[in-house]
Amino acid sequence: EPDRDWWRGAVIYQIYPRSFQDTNGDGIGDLQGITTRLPHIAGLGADAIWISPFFTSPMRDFGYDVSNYVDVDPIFGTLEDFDALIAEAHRLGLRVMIDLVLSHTSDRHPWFVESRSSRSNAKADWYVWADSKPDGTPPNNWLSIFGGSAWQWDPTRLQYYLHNFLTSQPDLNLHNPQVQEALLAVERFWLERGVDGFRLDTINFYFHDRELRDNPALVPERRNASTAPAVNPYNYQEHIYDKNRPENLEFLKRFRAVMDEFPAIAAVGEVGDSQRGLEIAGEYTSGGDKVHMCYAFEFLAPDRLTPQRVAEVLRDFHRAAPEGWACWAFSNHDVVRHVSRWADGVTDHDAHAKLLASLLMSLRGTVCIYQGEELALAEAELDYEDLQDPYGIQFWPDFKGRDGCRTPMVWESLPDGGFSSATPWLPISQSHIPRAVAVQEGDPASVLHHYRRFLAFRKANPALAKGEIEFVETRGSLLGFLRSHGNEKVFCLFNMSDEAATKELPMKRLEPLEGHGFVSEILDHEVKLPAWGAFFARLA
Ligand code: TEU
Ligand code: CA
Repeated sequence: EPDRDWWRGAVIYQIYPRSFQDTNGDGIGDLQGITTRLPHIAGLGADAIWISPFFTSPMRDFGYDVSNYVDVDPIFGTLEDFDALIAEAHRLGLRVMIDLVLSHTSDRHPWFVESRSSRSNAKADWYVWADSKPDGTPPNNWLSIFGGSAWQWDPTRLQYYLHNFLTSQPDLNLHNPQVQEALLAVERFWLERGVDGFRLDTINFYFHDRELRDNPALVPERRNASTAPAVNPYNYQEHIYDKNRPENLEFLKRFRAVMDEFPAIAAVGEVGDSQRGLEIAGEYTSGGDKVHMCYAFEFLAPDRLTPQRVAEVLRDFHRAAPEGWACWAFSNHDVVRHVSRWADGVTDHDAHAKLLASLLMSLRGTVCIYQGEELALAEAELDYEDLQDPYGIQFWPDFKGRDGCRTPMVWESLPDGGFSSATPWLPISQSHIPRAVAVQEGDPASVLHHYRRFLAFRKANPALAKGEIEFVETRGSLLGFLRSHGNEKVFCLFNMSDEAATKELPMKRLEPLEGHGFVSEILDHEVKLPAWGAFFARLA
């Protein structure tokens, strides 16, 4: 009997394929490279992998611009390489989730090539086309996340098309039932190929307002730089008409129905919205008939991570969706690596990284960890000349883009990190080399060993993966909560600070747990935590 609930409280390891492992000496990671490195991920104790897009693409947005949804880009390999990857992952007990980018395609996708060719072709309505205003300006005020108007003029159709991201990423028109059918066929193709689930890119951008109404200006109090850098005008608009449309719920139900024809499939949707992210994530994961989990940008934003903030985000999500399920991440391929983003005032890099890892893996929800996070890699410093990310190039130097978290993995203590024999597509940060997997492997006190140890601890204590959460302490630098699952109750306490802290034990009958890698001192009814310390105890 397949475990249909495997995703609840799972730990998903995110792979950015360009930067994981190169095997054919072109300086770019590939599917065979992933396959050879799967034992590293299985050895960590992760349950699943999420592979960022590897489909055919002109790579303007490094794979998030797909020109063929049902094939592998030659840079990454072939469909046979993907079959081999799945087989090896399954042999190692890892589930495979792929990243479907259904909101937009590349402008090189044959669907768009046809759609833009005339106003009367069979796919004329597959994208979002609109006439200009009488003065020639775009149909409305919608903005692209990557800068400028969300509308691009097409000189052949003499109309504008919508793009929420790059101009080379035209938005599909999901109001058109044929488009929905085509996307569900893509879903089915990969399910039949044996994938275990999906990460759904920009899931709340699938539909736009058919009346194309202007978005209102955002009132200053609500401005927040969590999904776009503050220099981006996108931050000054309230995005109610270009995304988050009610029609999406019906489409997600159709998408779910296809998943449910296969055993034990799960999907995690990415919700990009700096005002209502948690609410939308809650809506999409409630009812058991849409997606299984969503992740919002709350912990990917620059906002300082304080005990109060953690409790507030989890409570807000629970309030919005008592039956919904979140997926939390501190880092991914779009944001500054969290050990650097939250480095203010931190003197012990490794202790900070270990504490954050354990906090993340103790939260109620599913967890994504991003390649290199298990090594506590810092954000790489790049020069303008090294930049590859068009989003960074657009807003440099106010916003440095996303390349700093996308530099290659470091496996060996070699100048090329064991990543590639050729010049890599993004330079390897030399400061990363001493943190290579092979180096940390040999040091039981390393961050890598901590991730492995803590993942095992989490497995041994199901309350940490599946339990309810109740906050008991959020004062000063201390964060405490109780996770309960059936009769099992685990009290967790974290010291989110560079200084030692003491806390009176909030309940009697606490039996300290072992195996998580932290040391603390218990004196009478108090527990003393060192800087970045944590304490776990079972409530008898
Ligand atoms: O990201 C969606 C998204 O909201 C990001 O643009 C985010 O706001 C930004 O990267 C934060 O710095 C997804 C993918 O994760 C991203 O890599 C793609 O570029 C984007 O969709 C377009 O497909
Ligand atoms: Ca390669």
